[in-house]
Amino acid sequence: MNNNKIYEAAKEVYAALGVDTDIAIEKTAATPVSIQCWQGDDVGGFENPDGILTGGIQTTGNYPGKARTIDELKSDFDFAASLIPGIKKCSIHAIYLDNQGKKVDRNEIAPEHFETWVSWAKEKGYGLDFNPTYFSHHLSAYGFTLSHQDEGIRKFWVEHGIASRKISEYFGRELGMPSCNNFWVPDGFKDMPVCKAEYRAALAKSYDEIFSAFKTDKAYNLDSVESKVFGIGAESCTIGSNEFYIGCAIKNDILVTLDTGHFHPTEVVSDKISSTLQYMNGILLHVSRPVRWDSDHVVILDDETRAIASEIVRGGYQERVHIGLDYFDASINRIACWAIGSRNMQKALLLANLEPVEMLKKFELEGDYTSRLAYLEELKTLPFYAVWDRYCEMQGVPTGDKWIGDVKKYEADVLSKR
Ligand code: RNT
Ligand code: ZN
Repeated sequence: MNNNKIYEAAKEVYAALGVDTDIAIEKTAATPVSIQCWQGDDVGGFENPDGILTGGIQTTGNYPGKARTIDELKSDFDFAASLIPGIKKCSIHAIYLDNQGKKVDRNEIAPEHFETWVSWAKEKGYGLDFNPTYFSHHLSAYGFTLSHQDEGIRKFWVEHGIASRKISEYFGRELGMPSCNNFWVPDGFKDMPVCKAEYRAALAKSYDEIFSAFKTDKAYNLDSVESKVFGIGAESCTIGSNEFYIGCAIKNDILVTLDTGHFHPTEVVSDKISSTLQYMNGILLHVSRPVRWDSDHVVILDDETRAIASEIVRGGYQERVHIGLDYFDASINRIACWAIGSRNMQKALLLANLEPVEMLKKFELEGDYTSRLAYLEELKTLPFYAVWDRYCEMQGVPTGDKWIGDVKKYEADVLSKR
């Protein structure tokens, strides 16, 4: 059967449940997904040539061919983007600044250091997101930044936070779509602290200073704060806990970032979407895959990724939930990591858009939980691949497994020569 016939047959199967596959494709294509630049170089950045990763996060693996310069990272990202359907944003960390070989400390960063990223994004049609970097720096070396008890060090990091908001706003203004500016700090204790209150008060004071420094235009910049339950070297206490940041986000009228690896193992982010959105205007997601801990494995099409997408679609939250990916694997081809994780996020969204939501909601409201479960299970084996291939075709990206050969070729032609 040719592709068209396969799609038409699948379209009929979904239509019998009241689902229009063309509309599902359209809706998926309209939902931006932010792809993390740091997958391309193991969160190294370009601040100084021998930057090392510190601060409660870790990349493992030594697969050859990682991007060594901004230009290599950009062309790797472009190649990955050519394999991924949908609207793409690129999420950039402060350590990816283009300092033209001059030392620019974290508290000195400004829009001018990101101009080349903006012109690239404009040319390629990507949106941008930003992240101040509170790790991999000598002033974060002892595990504290915005909660530091040394006033000078704390102020330094406050200045970095204020600077980051200006850069994010600049991104949004230039690209005509809001940039999410995500604050994650590694601050925490390896062993049992006694001064939790002092550290949390300092962190709160820092955010008060950062978010009151100037009023941002929300059409261009959406500040967000990311909690975590624990990190490497911060096993006993994370200063920026979930409760801390929920309060912080509400007080400052900003977003909260929910990272799928940052909660206790049986807690799920999918359940937090409709809870947080009762009281907040929006949230930012860091979709990741924690394997036993916050391991940041490549996103797969697992139950939780699907549940997240379904919650967004069922709730009609496409405008209020900003989807970002956050994982970094250095043990396999890094471009394949981008493609696999991003294609899976897209698949999850398309699957969610193909759910007969009205029918399922009707069953539930009528108390017919039998039909609800029966249909949820039947939906799993509908001819999804035909709709996925059509979506990829319409977006001009490879269908099925074709992209794998393309990545192997890029590896032979480009990566293996690095
Ligand atoms: C760390 C957080 C944070 C980082 C990125 C690089 O645990 O998830 O979001 O992964 O900022
Ligand atoms: Zn994260």
